[in-house]
Amino acid sequence: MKNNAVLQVGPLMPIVQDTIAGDYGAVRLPDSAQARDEFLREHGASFDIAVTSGKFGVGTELMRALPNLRAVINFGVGYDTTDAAQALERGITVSNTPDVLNDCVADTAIALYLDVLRGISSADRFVRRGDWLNKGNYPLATKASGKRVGILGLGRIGRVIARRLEAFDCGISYHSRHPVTEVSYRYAASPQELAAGCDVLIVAAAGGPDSEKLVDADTIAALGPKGYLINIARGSVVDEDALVSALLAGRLAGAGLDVFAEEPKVPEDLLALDNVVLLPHLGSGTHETRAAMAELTLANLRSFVDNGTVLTPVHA
Ligand code: 8YV
Repeated sequence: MKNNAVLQVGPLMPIVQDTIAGDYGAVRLPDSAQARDEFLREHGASFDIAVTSGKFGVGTELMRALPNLRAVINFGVGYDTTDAAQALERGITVSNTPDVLNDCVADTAIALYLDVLRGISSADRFVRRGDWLNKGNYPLATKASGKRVGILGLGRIGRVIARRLEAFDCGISYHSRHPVTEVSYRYAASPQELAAGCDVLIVAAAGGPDSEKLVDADTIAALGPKGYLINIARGSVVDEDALVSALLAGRLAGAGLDVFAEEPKVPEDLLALDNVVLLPHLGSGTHETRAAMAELTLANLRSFVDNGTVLTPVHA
């Protein structure tokens, strides 16, 4: 008979914290490094399930400090903070919360797209500063409909973004690890080729070691001074230094960013740029979607406790 001792890693939504504490007696990993080390030395071997979020995850060291771990139940579709390779090697099940957030993250991508090209946030600041009254008309912006859009990562979220862009008469191309057979969008063989053939590049690829800096200086150069970059995926997928340099030098027309390399830090240089829209990683942040993510997280935990399997494993 297996135990089901549950460890909570990082803060979680109240409904998730309360349920795992009430129904499963979950214990919270201490926040401070010293208390954490002591706690893990003493109790690490007693946990077999960790419940966490994409923000924290169960990284390499923590996973090693949990020698009897059997499952990582992750709140969030992205699980790049969890050492998935070690989990696979040790036979540890990892679950995430796919699909339930596709709509909201895709909506965020479209909001950034329209905002950056039409200058919506910047125009709002213009009105609030009194510039409309004192300086006259707001400068002309860039048409958003009918643009050539490249989607990097045509997974669940990328496809929903593409569907929304069809309504804006956009020509869609994409790059993924493999061509996707069910769609008629044009496939580009590399991120650079994708960038060279589009006006707006939308990053929707999963984070993690395989996609680290997939959008590099060359890709940004291929997008060019009239190109725009939107990122709703992970900051790690873009070479942030190269992006900031290109924006500062006018080698890129603008960017819409919901994610950053070292959240919640945002590169200081970007704060002064009016052609950049900065969001605090809010892609899935609606009451409806977060409730659905919480529900799926708890359903995965319940399923693992009941029968040793999860509903949405990351390694199928
Ligand atoms: C969450 C996300 O905010 O699901 C993801 O991968 O990035 C967001 O929906 C995050 O994972 C919660 O920590």
